[in-house]
Amino acid sequence: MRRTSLRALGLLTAAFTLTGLVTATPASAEPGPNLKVTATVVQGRYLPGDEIPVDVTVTNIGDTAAAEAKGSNYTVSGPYFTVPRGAWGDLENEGPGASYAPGETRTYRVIGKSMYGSKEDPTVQFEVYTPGDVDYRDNTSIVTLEHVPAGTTDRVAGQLYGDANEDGVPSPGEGLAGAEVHLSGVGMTGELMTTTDAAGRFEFAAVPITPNASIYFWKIPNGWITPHTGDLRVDGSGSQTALAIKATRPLTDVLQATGSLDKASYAVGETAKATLVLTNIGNRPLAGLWVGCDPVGSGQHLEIADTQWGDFSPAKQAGTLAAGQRLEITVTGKVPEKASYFGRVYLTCYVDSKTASSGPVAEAFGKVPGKRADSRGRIWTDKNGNGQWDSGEQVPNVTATLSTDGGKLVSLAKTDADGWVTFPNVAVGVYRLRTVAPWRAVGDTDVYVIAPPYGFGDWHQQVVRR
Ligand SMILES: [Ca+2]
Ligand SMILES: [Ca+2]
Ligand SMILES: [Ca+2]
Repeated sequence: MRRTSLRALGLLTAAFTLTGLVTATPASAEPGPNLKVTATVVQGRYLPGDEIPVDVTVTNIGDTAAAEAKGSNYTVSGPYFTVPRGAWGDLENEGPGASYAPGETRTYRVIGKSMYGSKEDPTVQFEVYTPGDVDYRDNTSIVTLEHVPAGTTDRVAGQLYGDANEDGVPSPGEGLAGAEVHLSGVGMTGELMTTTDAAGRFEFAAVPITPNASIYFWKIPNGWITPHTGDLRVDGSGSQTALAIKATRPLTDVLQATGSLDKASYAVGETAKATLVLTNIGNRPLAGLWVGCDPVGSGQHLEIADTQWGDFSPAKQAGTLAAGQRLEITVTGKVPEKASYFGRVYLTCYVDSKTASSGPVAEAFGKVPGKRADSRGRIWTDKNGNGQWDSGEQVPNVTATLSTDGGKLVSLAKTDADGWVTFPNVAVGVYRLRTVAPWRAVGDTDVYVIAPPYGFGDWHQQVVRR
């Protein structure tokens, strides 16, 4: 009996081999198109939010051409898997659909994204439809898009170095010790912190997986400038354990900048002449320098056309200074109307270079007199020593004064029962606040007198007993 069954098996194999396509066409199938779909996830270490490619193979196992075939996908469970328009190629739902000759097969790489924040893997059904498909049971294929399990952690480690010899790699003795290293990442609940050791090395033993972590440093020794290190993928594969993070010297090491205006006082609309003096105090030439003024756009700065800076304009960034060179750049700018509400027009210029950061800042100001305003504030003392204002800490009946930087008295007034004091009709500008004995003003004693509508509101000034 054994011989007979072996022979029977052999015959069966021969039958399949000879008839070819017959193996894929059930004898019972009716004539007509019959698409069959098989989806396979391309293997990888996927994190929430990653693009995940799925290969979808479509074969017409029927005996008739299939037309107007269209693909779609549907998230059966878990976080939503979204596929952008066009991902299905000629099977795109909004298009005319694809055609398949009998026996024809094509594979589509459909790339989608799973949504953030779920601990469950998405299960997705891929489906291709063609009108008249004789057997719809094989037109769908369900796959689970496995992510790196939630709760997985990874080691992140490296070295922070100050590239003193400028060879672009950590050299002996270049490790920066004692710097705080802060790590945060998308999806992480908080920040991790450690400190570099004597060789500048740092380690986070268990960082939760994240598609995008970034590191920044704090308390960096000796004025070194560290980059923001972002786009670190922490996926549990141990790929971020040899970070070499290069710190550079600030441009202020070798470049000085001072600014000045040609007059002490201006009228609105007047053209002021500003001079910027740049000095290369290093022993090497500097290149790629540029000047950026009024960086915050406050409207109180001289309006200087960028082109006046020539090679040093932000658009060109082509300024050069030979070793030891001192360069004077003179520009002109209009005094804006807004400056008159503050009583001051400013020149504030940052100098930077293409290759180094943290350049010097040059500042100067001129007065823009004319407007006047009341200045109101409250004087208080920290009775309970908690560092902040509390009800009942106002100082009544104390005499306070406003005076100029040069010490000239401008206004004098007394606080009321609630510690409030008003200096009426003061020329706009910046003043120093003082109080008479036994009280002494502490901390920042600058008072900005600003005309409406730009005022910051009432000020508060802390005083202590002398
Ligand atoms: Ca089918
Ligand atoms: Ca080096
Ligand atoms: Ca207090």
